[in-house]
Amino acid sequence: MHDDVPLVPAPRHLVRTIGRAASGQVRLERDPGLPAEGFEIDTRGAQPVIRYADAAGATYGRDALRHLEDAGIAGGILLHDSPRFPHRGLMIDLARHMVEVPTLREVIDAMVGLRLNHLHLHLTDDQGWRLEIRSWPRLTTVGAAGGVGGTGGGFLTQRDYRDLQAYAAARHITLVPEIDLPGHTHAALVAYPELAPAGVATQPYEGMEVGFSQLDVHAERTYAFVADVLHELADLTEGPYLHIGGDECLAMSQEDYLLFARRVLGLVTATGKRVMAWHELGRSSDLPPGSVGQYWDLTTPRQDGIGHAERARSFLAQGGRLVLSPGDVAYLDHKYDADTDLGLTWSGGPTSLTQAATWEPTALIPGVGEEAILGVEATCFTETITTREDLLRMLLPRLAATAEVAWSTPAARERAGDLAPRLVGLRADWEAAGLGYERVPELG
Ligand code: TNX
Repeated sequence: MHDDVPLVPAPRHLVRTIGRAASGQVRLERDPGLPAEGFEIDTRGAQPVIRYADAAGATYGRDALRHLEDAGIAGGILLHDSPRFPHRGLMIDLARHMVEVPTLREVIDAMVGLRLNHLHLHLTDDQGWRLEIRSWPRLTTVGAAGGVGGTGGGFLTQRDYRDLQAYAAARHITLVPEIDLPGHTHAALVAYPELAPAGVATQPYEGMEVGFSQLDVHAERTYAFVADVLHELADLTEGPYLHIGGDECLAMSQEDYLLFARRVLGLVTATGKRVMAWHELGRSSDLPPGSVGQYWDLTTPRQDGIGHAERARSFLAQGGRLVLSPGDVAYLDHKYDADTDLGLTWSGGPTSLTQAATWEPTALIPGVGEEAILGVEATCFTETITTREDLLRMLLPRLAATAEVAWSTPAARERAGDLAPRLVGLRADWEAAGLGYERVPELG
């Protein structure tokens, strides 16, 4: 008998016995001794039992038992499961094209089925500013009008944000808001030209280039602006982190970048929140302890002058940890293959389901092992994505692959084998919920 069960993520420990599986009413028992978010399923007795650590574990255990029952597994099962990494995330870019609240709710529905627990919202970029900031209203009355190609305007009100946060929290998901600074800020500069180094009004940006915009780091009003934004953001945010971007500020000198970093890191600390940022912020030696760097370069760090691996390790040296989003396997805005009708390929080519499923977090950056890794996060930038349908088919089924890398141990993944045949239960759930997914070749 093949020892495995069709579950994604692959479970940590599994014992199968001959004989009849339990059936009928499930007995739920809280067991505070289990690891956070963990659960056990026991179908060897007369009645199925789920033991769970906390509310998340109870949800995950119920989903797993339902998938086992639907798959018609013969015999009894004893299954222990708990996550490898505490941070299992997805980033959605609302800035290049707005993603509306009902779609974000559907994304959250898909995430809970994959045991993902952080939704990172990329709320601002050159093409649009997508969160209402009451003290700087033109950010959304002016800065939210368009997106890439001039389409996809819109923004979240603070009320929308709070409602979405509550919807996510009820599904064990924490929101991580990102305001990208000091680059990726053209939309803010269109709204408030006095924040730009040249101080002159410019037109909205509808292209897809990166790296050209920046705040005036020598003007005090810039810090008043950032302080106001971070204050309102911290006030809205229940989770511990504010993500402040820090990436691809290519037109700024090192000296100016470090000056800005020092000031803004102090402003985040003053809100009582912790810092999350893209790994380039590791250029700074002023990171507060507990800061989280998000690594977005490739599974083999490039030697391109930015010093990706070194920037990432700088977070560890300063008492922080890393979330890994390698561009060639965790960027779900990439094409599946050369024929996909949308998506990017900047990381060196398309990203198939198999590629998304078969990388090992501890094998990426020399010097970055298990303890240094807080978690794994998929990203979905939206330069080429304009509709709910396109967003869902870029995410699914690949998001299941990222979720498994984040949750399952290497031994469990090895034992379970290929991901695609184990997606049966999730595919049925996606179909029942009307969440379209890409029919990639691996699905058969
Ligand atoms: C890289 S990830 C970016 C984004 C783009 C994305 C497209 C990162 C720090 N920057 O600005 O939207 O690639 O895949």
